[in-house]
Amino acid sequence: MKLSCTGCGRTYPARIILYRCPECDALLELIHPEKTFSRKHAWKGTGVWRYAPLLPTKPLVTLGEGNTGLHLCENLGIPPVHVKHEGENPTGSFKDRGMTVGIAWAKKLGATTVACASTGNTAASLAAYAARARMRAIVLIPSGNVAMGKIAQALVHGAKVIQVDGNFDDAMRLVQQTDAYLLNSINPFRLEGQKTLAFEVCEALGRAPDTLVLPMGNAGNISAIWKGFKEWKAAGLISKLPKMIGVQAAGANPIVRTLRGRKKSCRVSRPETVATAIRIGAPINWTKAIAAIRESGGDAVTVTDREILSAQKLLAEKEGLFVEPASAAPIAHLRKKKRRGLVVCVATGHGLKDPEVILRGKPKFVTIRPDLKSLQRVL
Ligand code: AN7
Repeated sequence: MKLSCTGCGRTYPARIILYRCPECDALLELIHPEKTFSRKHAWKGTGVWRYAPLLPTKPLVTLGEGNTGLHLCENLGIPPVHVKHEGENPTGSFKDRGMTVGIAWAKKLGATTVACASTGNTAASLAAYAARARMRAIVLIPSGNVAMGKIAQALVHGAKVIQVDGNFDDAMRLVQQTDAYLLNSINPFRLEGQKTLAFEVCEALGRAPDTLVLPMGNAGNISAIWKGFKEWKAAGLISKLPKMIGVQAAGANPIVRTLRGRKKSCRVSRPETVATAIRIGAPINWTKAIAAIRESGGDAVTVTDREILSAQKLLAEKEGLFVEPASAAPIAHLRKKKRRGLVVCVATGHGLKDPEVILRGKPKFVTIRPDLKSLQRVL
C-alpha cells in the first residue's frame, strides 16, 4: 500500500503524514497492491467495513456507517431514479463513511488531536468519531453560514468549535497551518471510506448505474466514489463504469466554470448559496474531480437556489425523503435535464441538519383551541 501523487506519479510510504506531494504539490491517492483486486472476496457483514479487504486498515473506530438505503423514486415527475440516502449514516451524512476510516488511520498513527475546516457535516462527523476514539477534535467553521444541527452536533460531542470570520475557503487555508492530523477530504484515507458508496450501489443494482449524480463542494466525494467504481471494475465485479455528474449551486460553481472555461482553475471568491454545505469557492479536490468527470464522460452542472429548495420539497412530499438543501441539488438537475438509463442520485445529508431552511420558507400550519369543533373546522 502506497501513497501515489496524482500529478507526477511519485510514490510514498502510506505511513508518512502527507496531504500533498512534496515534489509537485499535487493531491495524493492511496494505491493498494494489485493482487487485492485480482480475486473475488467473500465480503463480510454490512456497511463500510464489509469491504475491509479494499480498505487500508481494520475497523478500529466505528459507529455503524454505510449500508444506507437505495430508494427507487417514481413520483418526482421525472423518469424513475434511485436515491442513495446518506442521511441514514450515524451522524446524518456521507462523511461518516470517510471518517470511520480516517479516524482509524489516525489511531494507527498515534494521533491525539484531529482537525478539519468544515461547512458543518465534516465537523459533526469528526466530533463524533474523535469522541469515540478518545481524541481531541478541533473544527474551524465559517461564521454565520453553518446549519444549526451541524453546530449542535460538533458541540455536543465536545469538539473545540472555532468560528472563522470568513468563508470555508479561509477556514481551510488556516487549518492546514496547524499541527493537528487533518481529516478534510484532502486526506486520502478518508476518501478510501467514501469509495464504499460505489460498492454498495453496485451490489444493490447488480451492476453500475449508467449515471451517478451528486452535489460537489470540495469535490472529495465525487473523486472517492469514482475511485470506488474503478476498483470494483478492476476486481471484475462490474463491466461498465457510470458517467459522473457533479452538481454545484449557481453561486458556488468553481468546477463548472473550470470545465467550461479555458483557465486551469477558476475560483469563486465570494461563494453564496442556500445550500451552505457546498458554499465553497476553491475546492481542494478539483483536479481529482475534473479527472473523474472527464474519464467517465460525465459533466459538472449548475442549479439555482430556488431549484434546490423546490427539489428538496418535492423529494420530501412525494417520496418521504427529507434531505438537506445540498443533497437535493441532483434532483434539481434531473428535473431540468433528462438522463437516460439507470440513474442514481446521492442524497448526501439528512434534512434535519438544517431545519431552519424549512421554517424560513414559511410553512403553513394552524393553531386551534383544544376542542373537536375547532379541529373539524380546519380539516
Ligand atoms: C450534505 O462538511 O465540505 O464535494 O466541510 O455536507 O465531497 O466536498 C461538506 C460537503 C455535499 C460536498 N453534500 O461534498 C464539509 C463539507 C453535503 C455536504 C457535500 C458536502 P464534497
